[in-house]
Amino acid sequence: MIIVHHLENSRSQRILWLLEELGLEYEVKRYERHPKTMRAPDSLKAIHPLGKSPLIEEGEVVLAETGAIMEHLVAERGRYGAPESPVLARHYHFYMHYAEGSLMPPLFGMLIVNRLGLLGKPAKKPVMGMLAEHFAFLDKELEQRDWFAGADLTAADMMMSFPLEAAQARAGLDERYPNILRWLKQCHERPAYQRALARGGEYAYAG
Ligand SMILES: N[C@@H](CCC(=O)N[C@@H](CS)C(=O)NCC(=O)O)C(=O)O
Repeated sequence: MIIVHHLENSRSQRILWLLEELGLEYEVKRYERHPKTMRAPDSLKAIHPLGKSPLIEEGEVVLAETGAIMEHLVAERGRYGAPESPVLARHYHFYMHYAEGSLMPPLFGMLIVNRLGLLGKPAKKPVMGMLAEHFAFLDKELEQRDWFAGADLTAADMMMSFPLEAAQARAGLDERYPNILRWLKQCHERPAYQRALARGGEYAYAG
């Protein structure tokens, strides 16, 4: 049985979504953020030294990093991984890395800027500018394909869900980017996505 160490309102919602799409049985251990610092509780460090979520346990194995967990699950179950077409497979791998490697850093920057209030004000415009470049790129990408790696949902879409949901909630992703909003709607309409929401509890970003 897979155990998911799931922090409320966090990236780990994506793992629940993948597990629901795969139809796997799993147990959710929920953790709440510290109300002031928003950090994860120290109890997560007992599972993995970094104490971040998501983490999964499968027997003796503990896995961290959303992308690594997803690659492990799709490789084992043979679904939602890279499409056969080399072109689409390249899109798949790009987004599996881009979500955490390129899109999350400016979004995290935005979070810090907002938390700093007046002190963060000078950084707001440049960070918003960086994000606008990402959104324009992504909107063009989704003009050409239903999902990030082609006509079908893959783990790359699940990877991209958290940053784009967070962007919609707090970083200026709006109707200027209709293809991204259409894609978000498609994600949210998936029955597995809805089941994952019910399993995960508090999640402030699902539209
Ligand atoms: N790149 C990592 C990031 C993990 C991460 O930072 N998780 C956040 C949840 S959104 C966390 O646990 N934050 C609480 C903390 O750092 O105390 C991944 O995708 O798994």
